[in-house]
Amino acid sequence: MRLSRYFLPVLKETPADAQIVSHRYMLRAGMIKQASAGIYSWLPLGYKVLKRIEQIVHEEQQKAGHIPMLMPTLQSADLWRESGRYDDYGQEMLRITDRHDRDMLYGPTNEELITDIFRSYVRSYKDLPLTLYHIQWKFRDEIRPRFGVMRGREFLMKDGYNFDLTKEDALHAYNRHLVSYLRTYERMGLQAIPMRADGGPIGGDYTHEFLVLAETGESEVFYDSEITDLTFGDREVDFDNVEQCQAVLEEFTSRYARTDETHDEALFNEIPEDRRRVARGIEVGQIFYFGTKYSEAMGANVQTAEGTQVPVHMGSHGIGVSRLLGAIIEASHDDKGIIWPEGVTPFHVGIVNLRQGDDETDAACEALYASFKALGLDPLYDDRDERAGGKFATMDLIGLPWRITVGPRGLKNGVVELTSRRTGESEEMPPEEAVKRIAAIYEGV
Ligand code: 5CA
Repeated sequence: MRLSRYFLPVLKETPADAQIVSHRYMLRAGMIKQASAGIYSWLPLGYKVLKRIEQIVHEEQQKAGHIPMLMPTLQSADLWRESGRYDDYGQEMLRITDRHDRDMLYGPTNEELITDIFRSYVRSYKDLPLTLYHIQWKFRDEIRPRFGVMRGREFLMKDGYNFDLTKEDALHAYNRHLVSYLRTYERMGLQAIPMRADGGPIGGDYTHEFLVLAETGESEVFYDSEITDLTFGDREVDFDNVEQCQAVLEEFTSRYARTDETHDEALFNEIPEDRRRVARGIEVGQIFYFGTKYSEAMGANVQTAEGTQVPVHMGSHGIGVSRLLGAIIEASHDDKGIIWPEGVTPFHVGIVNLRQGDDETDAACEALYASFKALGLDPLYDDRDERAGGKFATMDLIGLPWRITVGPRGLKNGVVELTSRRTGESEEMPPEEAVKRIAAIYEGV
């Protein structure tokens, strides 16, 4: 993309109403624009990151054997009356009446709709196990939407639902999700710690939230500091292997880590004092096992091998896709702007032309641009007729992890400058070498 042709409405001033750094930078970098309280338009740069995050979520879900689909945002109230949640959900639910006076709602989650789909088609244990998921907009009429996309009213969620014959099978699905979530967040450059939590309106007493530690997080968390040494890395996991998934779950959940809802002071005090941590975190996902709560209420039964009818065991699993942009920025920024991890960056590399209009500099930039394109990478070329300072400030603000600076002085010696956004370190090298370096960096991402 050429910046001169892009739509990147960068703001110079810090927006007064944005209280946390991720919200400020998302507004300043022209990623989002508030449409009304807790509802945002995704401008091109924000949309690009959102899509990158979605892509990682899709890939990791499908690696775990989960099947993508798409359910609508608007749902009929009738299904929610069947489960009993129509009244329970309270004012967070946005209720809508259509022209025929039918009660509708904008889905805050999809347990009812998916259970209805399941009971319409699945009859036999032979069709199990089954896990379906989608990435779809949700609406929760939060009393206090704040912090930009972090606590929105309209927000994008990956929500998945498993259907299993027995509790043991459903717990394997739970473990499988925990494992796949660990890898999902790490690919986004995040450490998200699974913590024992509370089921809330979804239900079930077996649930973990995934929390990214950040001072601006809305949740108070209590944990054993040893847990932050764990990384999933690039280990291979066979998601059908029950023992393997169980072992990973135990490794990542055996140490004390809880949100304030489930915190137990006596248990916490059993951890050696120097390892006890009280901090704040951003909830970027949650997994639930709730057994037959919805299947019993809605008559979602399957026939067993013995010919009896039993309600199917279920769980659900959510990732806050739009919230993740905020969480990643909270975890990765400096006073100049965002620092995108390579896994989610909107553009792989920025090219800054220091002397726009100078034939040799323009040609060198064009050649770099073409080389990256040919490699299937996505460069952002700042080809505007602007001062170098302004170009650098924009690149730093929007946070591309790598920048190549091209100017007549360097080109005389046959070099350009490659700069890491994270460390600020620059190195001079021939343009072809810079292309090679960038290509190698993104090979494993
Ligand atoms: N049905 C279950 C799992 S699919 C469910 O709805 N779980 S949830 O309520 O925990 O939501 C899943 C994730 O969505 C949360 O972990 C959080 O990251 C994100 N989320 C929830 N509410 C909001 C909100 N108001 N704004 C942005 N993200 C949110």
